[in-house]
Amino acid sequence: MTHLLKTAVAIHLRRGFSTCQSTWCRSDGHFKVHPSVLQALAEKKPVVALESTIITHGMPYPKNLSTAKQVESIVRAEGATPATVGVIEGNVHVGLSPEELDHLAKSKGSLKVSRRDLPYVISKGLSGGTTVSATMIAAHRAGIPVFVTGGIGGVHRYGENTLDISADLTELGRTPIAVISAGVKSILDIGRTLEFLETQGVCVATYGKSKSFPAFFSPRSEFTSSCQVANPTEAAKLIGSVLSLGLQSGVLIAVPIPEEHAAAGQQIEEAIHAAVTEANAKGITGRDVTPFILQRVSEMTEGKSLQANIALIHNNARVGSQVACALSQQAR
Ligand code: PSU
Ligand code: MN
Repeated sequence: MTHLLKTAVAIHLRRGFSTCQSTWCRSDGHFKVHPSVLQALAEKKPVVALESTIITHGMPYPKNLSTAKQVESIVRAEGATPATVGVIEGNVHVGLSPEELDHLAKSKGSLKVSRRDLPYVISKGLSGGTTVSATMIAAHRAGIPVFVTGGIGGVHRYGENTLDISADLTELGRTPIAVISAGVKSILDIGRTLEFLETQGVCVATYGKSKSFPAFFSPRSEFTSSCQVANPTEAAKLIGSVLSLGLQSGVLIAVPIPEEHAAAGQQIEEAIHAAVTEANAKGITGRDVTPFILQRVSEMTEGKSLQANIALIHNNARVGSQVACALSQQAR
């Protein structure tokens, strides 16, 4: 790596890109960084941010809790520190204690918190799971450049009429965080999602051997990413380049679901079609659409979609942690 790139990555990692004024970002006001995360950041060790809407709204209890714990263990086993982000009684937490994770996973009253909801939940002292957009904001403020999730939000089907476009996409356009996901679900309009990301200036790369953009439950879709990264080192170089250019926009690294977990892909696709039609017929809109469809698809496939979802999240956690480790190596 060139000296310039190395210096830029080091400065960004040290400063938390741009917002943190201190050597590393402290807990401050309604923003609490867990001591284990603070320590890793201070020692310039790799940290992986994780979201929590997947816990509060993406999966049923107790699978949500066991999956969240497994993901944290995978991150640790790969040599990085997990930082699950969530809002607890009006405070944004970067890194949750086991009790806090438990609370979010069990609580029926947890809200789904995206960028627009942050001021409300903070001002009212409420709790909730952070979506990709809100998690990116918290990770950026803490100085964590790599964030792992299952799937991001996107342009919904018929979005050209409803304008239901996830805030995750605009966040990727304005916040310099690398999001590792399994692409976007085919409950969304994948083609329009990629068009929107291009407009937002988001660098989209498929991880692995092909440029085909993955469709969450299926390793391929009919769409392609603008580029491809073969391994964690290449992914880290790509992220380092975004940082050294000072673009202030994010990177989406799309990791295809491993073939051995993609067997039920076709059946899940069909269930998704049925669930989207049902959601329309029932007049379900706004933030309720994604959780409704996820739950119906899981019911219709007798849990196969949930099983595949968990498998791909585990895989993303492994890949994302390796990318975080490579990035921190490059910055040293
Ligand atoms: N996709 C999934 N599972 C999820 C989500 C998306 O497969 O749990 C969550 C993520 O937190 C994402 C959010 O950020 O849904 C997007 O919601 P919306 O479409 O309302 O923006
Ligand atoms: Mn929406």
